[in-house]
Amino acid sequence: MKNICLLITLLHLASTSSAQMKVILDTDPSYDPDDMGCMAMMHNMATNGECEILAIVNTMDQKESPLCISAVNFFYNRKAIPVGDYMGYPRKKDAPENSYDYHIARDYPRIHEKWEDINDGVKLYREILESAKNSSITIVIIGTMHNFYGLLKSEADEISDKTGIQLVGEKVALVSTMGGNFLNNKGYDRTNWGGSDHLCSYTDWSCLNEERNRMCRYVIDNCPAPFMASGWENGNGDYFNANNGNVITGQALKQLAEDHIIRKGYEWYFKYRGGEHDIRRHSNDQCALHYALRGEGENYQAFTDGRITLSDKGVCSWDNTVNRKQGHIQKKRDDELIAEEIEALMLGEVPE
Ligand SMILES: [Ca+2]
Repeated sequence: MKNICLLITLLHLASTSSAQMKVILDTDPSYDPDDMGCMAMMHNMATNGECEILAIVNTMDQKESPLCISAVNFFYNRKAIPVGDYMGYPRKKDAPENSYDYHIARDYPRIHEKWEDINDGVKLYREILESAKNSSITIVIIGTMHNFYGLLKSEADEISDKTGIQLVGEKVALVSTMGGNFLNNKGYDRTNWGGSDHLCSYTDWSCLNEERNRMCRYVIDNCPAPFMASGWENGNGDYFNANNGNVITGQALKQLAEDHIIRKGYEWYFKYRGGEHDIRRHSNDQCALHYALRGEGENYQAFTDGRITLSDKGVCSWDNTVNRKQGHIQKKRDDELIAEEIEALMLGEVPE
């Protein structure tokens, strides 16, 4: 597997002359382990020289979520990566035992000892964008829009004399997000963008969350940077009779050491959901990062230069007659082949 990973890396490096991408990851490690898979992938791609990780911020309302991020950075020997959290929740909760961040925060060393040591996510965004070159930053959002909404709403302050919208317009090359659903150009979001009225009978967490929906609609209507969505139909397209296939990864993590932080994250998730022997999971979050860092490649078709709309009921659509620099991706390759590439990127040596 190591040789295959190396070959893939060398082939990729040979085929690209673009400068290393500077990435901010906006995530919500808590219940679904695809965020852990995505962090593994990003750290390995940083080791391969494909990206530089500027910061990782959390949107989940659990105190252990940013501590879990700090532990992952520590594990991959990137202890200096700043970690941020959304500070606008009325109350931050303690993670329940059936969420993996509870265990990762309890069991693994990190720089940020307690939640109070974590940075304000919106301020962290502003600091990084203020000091960045124009159009140099890629933002990958695989949680909810809380931080990014806060950034767009932010006014000039001691960090920057620019508003959040000005900073994003000047400094951000691409926002790549996991959310929405564009299957047959009329899909229902399932959680990150606020879920949908239509899916209330499907699962509780898919049912419309008005705050998330409102924040996401503001982001879509006001984000001045190119904005690309990888909807539910890519990573986890087999739901509610959609029959669009799933990109399944995770089982190969069993090849890693038993105490490898990413493997343990998946195992903790499945320990409470059917047992830790089978740790295969959809790859929603990984698809958004995969596209952000490697582009369409053989895996995806990008529909760009249009306009996304999200209704207050959670219905997503895309219109190619108006160019708001927005778009979405669809799979153009077998699920198994995309999964193979993603899973190889989730494995990798921890750098010295
Ligand atoms: Ca996520």
